[in-house]
Amino acid sequence: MDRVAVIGIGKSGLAAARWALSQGLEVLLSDQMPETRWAPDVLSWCKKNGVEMDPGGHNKEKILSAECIIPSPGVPLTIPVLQEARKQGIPIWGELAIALSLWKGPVVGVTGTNGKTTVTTLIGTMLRESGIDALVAGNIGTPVLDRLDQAGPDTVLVLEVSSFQLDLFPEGRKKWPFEKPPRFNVAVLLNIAQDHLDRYKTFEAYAMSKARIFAFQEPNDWAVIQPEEIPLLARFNAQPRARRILNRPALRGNGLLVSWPEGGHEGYNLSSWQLSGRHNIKNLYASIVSSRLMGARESSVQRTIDTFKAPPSRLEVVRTVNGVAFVNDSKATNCHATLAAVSAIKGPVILIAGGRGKGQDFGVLSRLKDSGKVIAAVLMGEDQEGLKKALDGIPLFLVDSRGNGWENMRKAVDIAFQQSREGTTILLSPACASFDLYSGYEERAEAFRDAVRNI
Ligand code: UMA
Repeated sequence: MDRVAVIGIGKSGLAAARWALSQGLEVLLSDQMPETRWAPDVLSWCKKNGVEMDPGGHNKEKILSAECIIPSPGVPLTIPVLQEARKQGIPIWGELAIALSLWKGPVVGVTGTNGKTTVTTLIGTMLRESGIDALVAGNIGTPVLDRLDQAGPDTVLVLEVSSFQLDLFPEGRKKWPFEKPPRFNVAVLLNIAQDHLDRYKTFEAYAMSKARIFAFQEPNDWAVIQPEEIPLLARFNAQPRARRILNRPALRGNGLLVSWPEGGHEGYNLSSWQLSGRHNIKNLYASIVSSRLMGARESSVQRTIDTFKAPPSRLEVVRTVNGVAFVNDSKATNCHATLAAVSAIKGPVILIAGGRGKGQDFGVLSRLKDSGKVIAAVLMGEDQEGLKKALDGIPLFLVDSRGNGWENMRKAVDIAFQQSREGTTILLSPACASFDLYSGYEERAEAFRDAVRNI
């Protein structure tokens, strides 16, 4: 292979371009953004290293002359140049798939609609507490191709894996030019709920993409799955070939019992566990079994349980004012994450929701009305219609979707505070992506924290 085309100049694309260059390959770097929007350090890096640039769209002729195309995960496979590449049989591989082929040590992959970051972080912490060298990377924000040099042969790679990344894994082994195909020694599928329906035509297509994680396993690997997902996997003929461990936590008071398929049991004390909600018990169970399979010690797992704090923007308590708690769950970008957040909170909730709906059916949120727990909702952002219908019957307050995201958030928080009483939780759990008003869920969270500080 002499020439590759990398699409996208975000984290993933730049890591792929750096790696290809280090392999002595000719690199074309293409992005839909015009050159004026490329970062100056990227422009100067390209010029210094002889990387050919293709700004302002994707030049078919240039891209299709490459022997392999490496699109960033955020680039849909449906863009014309990739459709044409598929027709012509030009290999399309993701940065993560390539990195896994080159990784020497064991690999744990965590996918699912919700909980991936929490579980990936928990597993990494449990392993490190046990003195095991572990690298946490992937969709969580660190491209693996950037880290190959820093890992020893025993370094455990703990990966957050998105469906977008799985779409860019090889379809067959025939043309795979690397030593070995990508492989997950432990693959965790946390859950599958509606999400990203602006990219996938159907829920089934999205679910199948998630289930692909099991296609990159051998029979002596491990698959960690929820019993609830088994019928769905069976429908797609996508059941794991690897040995299975069911994510089925058994709680006895403050104790969590872990059962091993060959018959053993072990117990953990949850009295110091700080993450709320039943969903987080499942997240914990998946983390315990995965880290134990990779050699974590029981005592280190217990220490992690006692001290672990949720990553930011997941049920994060920002402040309490006059007995009203403000909770930031900005990471909830789909309906199921919002349902889990509401059920994790004790007492009445005023929900702040809305944003870019990604084509999902908001109907499941009508359960919030039935529970009686949500006493009011403030809707903001682009897709308010579907939310209004789903939440009909709950007092609704609307914030004009035009304007600045930070001002809109202040308005939403003020309205919610006016409607609250002592004991209420004001919960930002949008059930939507943030890109209509913010650069990402982190900026939305910061806007919420800022508005809460201003109360
Ligand atoms: N672009 C094009 N053509 C297109 C579409 C996009 O050129 O048709 C360009 C954009 O102009 C931009 C670049 O592609 O310059 C962005 O690529 P990207 O969106 O893949 O962003 P990266 O910075 O490379 O980040 C990606 C993942 N992004 C997505 O999957 C959307 C990051 O996951 C991941 O952390 C990172 O690689 C490192 O592995 C983020 C994410 O939102 C957190 N993931 C989704 C999620 O969690 O729901 C799946």
